Parts: sequence; C-alpha cells; structure tokens
Amino acid sequence: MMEVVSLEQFMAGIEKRNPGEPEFHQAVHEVAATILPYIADKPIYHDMQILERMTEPDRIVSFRVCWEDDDGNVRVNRGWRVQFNNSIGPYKGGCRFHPSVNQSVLKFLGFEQQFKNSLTGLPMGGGKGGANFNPKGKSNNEVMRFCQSFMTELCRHIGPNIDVPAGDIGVGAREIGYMFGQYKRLTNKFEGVLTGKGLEFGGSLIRAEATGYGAVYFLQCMLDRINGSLDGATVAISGSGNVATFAVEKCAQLGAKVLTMSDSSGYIHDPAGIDAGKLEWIKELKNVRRGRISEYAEQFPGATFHAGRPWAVACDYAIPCATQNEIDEGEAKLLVRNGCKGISEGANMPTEVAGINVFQDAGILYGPSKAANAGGVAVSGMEMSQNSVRVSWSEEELQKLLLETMQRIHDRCFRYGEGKGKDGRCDYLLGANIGGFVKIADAMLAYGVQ
Ligand code: NDP
Ligand code: 2IT
Repeated sequence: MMEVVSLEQFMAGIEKRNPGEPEFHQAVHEVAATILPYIADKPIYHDMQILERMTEPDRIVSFRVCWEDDDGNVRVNRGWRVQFNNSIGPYKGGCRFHPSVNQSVLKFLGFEQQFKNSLTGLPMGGGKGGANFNPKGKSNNEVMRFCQSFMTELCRHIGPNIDVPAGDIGVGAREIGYMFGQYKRLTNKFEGVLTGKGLEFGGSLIRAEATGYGAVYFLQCMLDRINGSLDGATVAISGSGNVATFAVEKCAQLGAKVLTMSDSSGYIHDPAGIDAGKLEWIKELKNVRRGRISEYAEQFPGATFHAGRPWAVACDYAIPCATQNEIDEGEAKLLVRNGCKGISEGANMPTEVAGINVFQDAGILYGPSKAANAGGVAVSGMEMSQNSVRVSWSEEELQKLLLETMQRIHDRCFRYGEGKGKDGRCDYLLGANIGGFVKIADAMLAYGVQ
C-alpha cells in the first residue's frame, strides 16, 4: 500500500523535481488541492500513483528554431512540444508564440489541457507547444519563415493519430496556414495534423468563434441554474485577440453590454457598450491592420483608453480572455466590491490562487478555465472528426454541438461540485478538476504500470 500524502508533501515533491517553474507549480497545486481529498478513500489511485504520473509529462521536445529576418540577419529562437498525456486520445493542444514562453508556461498549459480535453468528452489527450518568438512588429514574410522553420523540426513529432497542435496566443489562422503548408510539403501528406485550419484546406466552421462563444455559454449555463441572465447585464472583458473578440460578439448577441477590451498596453472603456458594428471595426484592426486597442478610443467618441487592466470598471460579470495571472487578489476584491456576480475564464489560468479564493469566499459564480474555455478544443476535436471522414459539417450543426458540449461540461462540473462551495453552492473548480480527472485516471488504471 502506498502512503496517502498530504498536499504539502505532494507539492514539495513537485517543486523539487521541477525547479524554477512557478506557473507549473501553480497549476498542479490548484488541481492537487481538490484531487487529493477526492482520492483519499480510493486506494487504487494511490497504489497506482495516478496523480504522480499525471504530473509528469510523457515527454518534452525542445529544439532550435533558426530563421532569417528581412534584413538578412540570422535569428535563433527555442521551440517546444510538451506531450503530457495520451491516455484518452492523441496529444492535443495549442501552440503559443510569445516572448514570455518557457518550459514552465508550456508545462502548466499542457497539464491543464489534459483535464480540459477530458471534460469535452472527446477522445483527446493533452499537450501544448510553442516558442519564445515575438510575432509583434514582424513582417508576414518573417512570420512565414519562422513558422516553416518551427514546423521543419516539429513535423517529426506530430501526426493525426499522434499529436495534433492548434493555435493559442500569437498563433492564429495565418500561422496555422504556414505551418500546415510546410508539414504537407515535408511529409507529402495532406492530413488533419493541425486544427484551426483555413476552410479551403480542411478547417471547420466556427472554430474561430468556439472558445469565446463557449466561455459565454458556460457563464449562461451557470446563470440558468440560478435564474440569472446576461440580458441587460454589463460585462468586462480583457484581451482583444481571438478569444476576447468572440466573447464580446456572443455577449452582445445575448443582450449584454460589454464595457471593456484590452491588450498588453492597456484597456479601453466604452460606457455605451461594444456593439456588433464596433466589433467589426476591431476585427479589421486586429486581424488585418494588426493594430493596437488604444486606437478604439480615437475612433469611437465617449470611449477612453487607460493603462493597466480593466478590472476597476464596475460590471455584473467579468470574462478574462488575455493571459495567465491577469487577475490578482486586489483586483478580485475590487471586482467583488464593485458588484461583480460571476467570472467565466476564457484565458488559461487567468486568476491567481488568492484571487480564486476571493471569488469563492464571496460566493459568486466562478467558471474555471479548464471548463469555461473548452469550447475551442472541443470544436478542434470536431475538426479532427471531419478530417478523418473527409466531410464538412454545416454551421448550424456545429453551433448546436458547441452549445450542447458546453452544457454537458457544465453538467459534469456540477455533478462533482454540487453543494461543495460556500453555503452549499456549486464549487465549479472542484467539479472541473474531478470531472476531468476520473476518465484519464481510469484509462491509466486499465493500462497497468507504464
Ligand atoms: P491572441 O494572441 O489572439 O490574443 C491575445 C490577447 O491577449 C491580445 O489582446 C494580447 O495583447 C493579450 N495578451 C497576451 N499576453 C498578454 C500579457 N502578457 N499581458 C497583457 N495582455 C496580453 O490569443 P488568444 O485569444 O487565442 O488567447 C487568449 C487566451 O485564451 C490565452 O490564455 C489562451 O491560452 C487562451 N485560450 C485560447 C484558445 C484558442 O482557441 N485560441 C482556447 C482556449 C484558451 P497584445 O496584442 O498586446 O499581446
Ligand atoms: O488552450 C486551448 O485549449 C487552446 N489553445 C486550443 C487547443 C486546441 O487544440 O484547439
């Protein structure tokens, strides 16, 4: 019989084996704090060291990415693919290109991805990749050369039944196109090795919309249980990339007034609300001109631009959609004090641990990222299915599937989290962690010791 370890003992081991990786420690801590009590009376999981195995990636590949900039200078970046766990399907998860990318960030993202993918109910394992490349200010040709060099190494580690990367911060339709083209050229295979592809070459309708729409659907599911509604509510959103844009779109469609969006330079506050027309302008700004959100305040009278993050703006609901640790304890307190009644996390791990505690102690709705933003990877899973059988599903079918998937994820979180939160409310974080854990753990048990 293996000894049952305390959270402190478990985390001491994690920190010792993974020095200098604070984001990874944070993600594991959040999961272990809920899973260790859950498995306390289930000795099979201890005896088979399931949580210990789930916190150790199957493998990490790191490689040099060398490319030439427009002035002919040779540039060197580092790329990674963290293949975390393929117990319930091929490794699946996005690629991030951002100067802050390092092994700790990709390990936290790959670790979270296992649980998220499990929650979708689809056969996908967990992985994540990326590079410390900064796409900002780079020409199209520079981005193309970087993507081709990145894929030249990555292609030997991926495949439609092995590992299927997709987009994340700094990786959108343009980058996926360059990478898919290079994979096809190197392998002479046209196959579903990436998701988020263009519609002309095997992409799925609504993949671009899926994460943002899904995060709003998750909030709506939580609200439905308590007879709340987004109609007429005010919403603060951070980010102005893929996830944020479509979260704003869905909120506006459901009758909410979105007050804010942001980027790494600051946020805009529009008391009149960001409607569909203004959002079209933002899509053009971001996707075509690749401009900054501050330009919004110059374009639309009444809107203002401010340094920092948007959480001081009073709102009924907040949907963080930029990056990890973008809501700290003080900002969480500010949100609650200003009347915020619920959070749905579009970004991955956007709230610091102390901030989560504030939301939970206040008894407001808290939809954790691994459940709330799973709509994106769920539609990626649908893209994989369409590629396998060489068909394209209709937009209507996919919209219905996305909504049903988010409802199913919500219900699974509710099943495990019901009555476990403050004053008998649902603890969605605990529900998401346990709901994601069980399927992977039971698959691992079936495989024996490996
Ligand atoms: P994009 O690159 O499209 O947009 C990212 C946005 O967040 C930009 O506005 C960017 O501003 C801002 N941002 C990024 N890093 C920082 C930072 N360190 N500080 C402040 N702002 C920052 O990425 P996505 O919209 O795809 O991803 C956003 C979040 O959603 C990430 O956490 C990602 O992991 C998560 N996610 C994405 C999914 C997807 O399908 N794309 C699926 C599930 C989760 P700037 O332009 O100034 O850098
Ligand atoms: O964090 C995520 O879920 C993503 N970036 C999307 C992953 C995917 O494979 O679509």
